Amino acid sequence: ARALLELTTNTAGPAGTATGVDGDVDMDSDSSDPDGSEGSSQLSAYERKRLKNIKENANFFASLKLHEFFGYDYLMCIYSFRVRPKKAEDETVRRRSMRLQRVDPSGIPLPELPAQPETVVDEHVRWGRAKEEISQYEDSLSCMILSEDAVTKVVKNRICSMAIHPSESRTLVAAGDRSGQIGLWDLVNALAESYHAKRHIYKSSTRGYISSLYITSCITSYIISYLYNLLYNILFIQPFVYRSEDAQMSSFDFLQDNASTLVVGHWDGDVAVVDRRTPGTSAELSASLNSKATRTVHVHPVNRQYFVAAGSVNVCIYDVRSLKHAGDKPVCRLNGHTKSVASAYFSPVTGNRVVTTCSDDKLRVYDTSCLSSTVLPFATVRHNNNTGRWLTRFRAIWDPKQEDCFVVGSMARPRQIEVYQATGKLLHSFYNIDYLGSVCSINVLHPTQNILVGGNSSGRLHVFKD
Ligand SMILES: *[C@@H]1O[C@H](CO)[C@@H](O)[C@H](O)[C@H]1NC(C)=O
Ligand SMILES: *[C@@H]1O[C@H](CO)[C@@H](O)[C@H](O)[C@H]1NC(C)=O
Ligand SMILES: CC(=O)N[C@H]1CO[C@H](CO)[C@@H](O)[C@@H]1O
Repeated sequence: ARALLELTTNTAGPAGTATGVDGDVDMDSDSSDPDGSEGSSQLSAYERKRLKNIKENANFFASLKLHEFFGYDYLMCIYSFRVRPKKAEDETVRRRSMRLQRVDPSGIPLPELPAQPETVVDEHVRWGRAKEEISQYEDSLSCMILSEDAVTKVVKNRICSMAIHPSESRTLVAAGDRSGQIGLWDLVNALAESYHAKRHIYKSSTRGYISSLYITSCITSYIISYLYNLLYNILFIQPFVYRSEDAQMSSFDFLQDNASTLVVGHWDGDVAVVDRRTPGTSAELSASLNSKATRTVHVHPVNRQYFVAAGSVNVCIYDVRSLKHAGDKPVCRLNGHTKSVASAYFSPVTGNRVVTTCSDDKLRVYDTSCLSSTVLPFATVRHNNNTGRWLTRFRAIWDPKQEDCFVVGSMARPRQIEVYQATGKLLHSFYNIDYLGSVCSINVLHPTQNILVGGNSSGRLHVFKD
């Protein structure tokens, strides 16, 4: 535990060295050399440095005994840098001007949203559990409480991604933030013993962010793997799976249970199919989805050739077998979004539903039990998504234990995390006036136990459990 905590101080040892070097290289390529042309002249010196770092890092990580935390499991994440300084600049300017507009008294006020019913449920689609089953589930939700010692800060910055270990004997949560940190929290031990001694943080870098995080249990050795996208980046540890020199990655998912191949979403709208077993770090296939962005990708739990991609304003289901290099035709379009979509996920057991979170202040649920070329939502929930500039956007996620219910953060006061049925009915709100005082944008649920973790935008985790 000590060794892990020391990592945050970023001083002694190979980790410190590595991060330092990375910072230098990163800064060079980021500020003055966006396309890497300048860097190529220094490649050999750079390469030498890089290889040295790889070795030192591998030794260092081995010495950390991370398997004590992961067992035979595997933590995988996307570690993404901003690599397009020009665009980033434009974005900043645009964002600033938007903000100015908002405070400018002469600016045109935002139009009032048309009055809408809280929930629109299509009566023709009947789907969901038997009443008793739902009420049993509701009971289990009511038993989940947040205690004072189940709140802790695990990372410095705003949480962008989270994962929970499927183990039932220990509760281990991983959270990735915007500054590139991953925090690991061993709750059972922490709650039983010293809280802080069992809080594990290690610092991967001060730059870049962790946009996607998984703990999988199907790989027989422990490895920490970074998917990253910067040409002159430093490897933190080997082996890594995939790197893309020109695109930032937003999310990934496994195409098989055994995690041999992955589908990776890129911020520029592409997706890549990556086979972990093939040597090298390039993708097996990369395809353009004709979208300005791919924010989330999620693989169908049963028919694993399908994945749903949340684009900039479009959500489509694709067949990975027919992905080509350009102009891919989706199997199915989930229509109705009018603004940027933050996420789209298949329901966990059957994949017969997809829930999306959209900036037009709506959560939509689609029937994907039979895939036709276009589908309209069968349930729409009005849901304030106005997280604004400083908070991570909401992403509604299904409860892996309850096929027809999903969980989403909320702007409502007192601060809460909401549970909805697929029909759009609000089933439960998790709140605690004493210990939950902030918006939890990112949430994760344990696959078998009654545990919900909400992460806020300053790196704090809140764990509701029974
Ligand atoms: C993983 O599963 C796929 C299909 O289910 C199979 O083709 C592949 O060989 C498996 N890989 C490993 C490493 O077991
Ligand atoms: C996150 O939660 C902590 C404690 O509950 C609070 O102090 C902090 O202000 C919250 N951060 C944000 C960004 O809301
Ligand atoms: C992330 C975010 O705040 N998105 C949008 C939420 O909805 C309002 C309109 O109600 C938009 O203006 C925000 O951009």
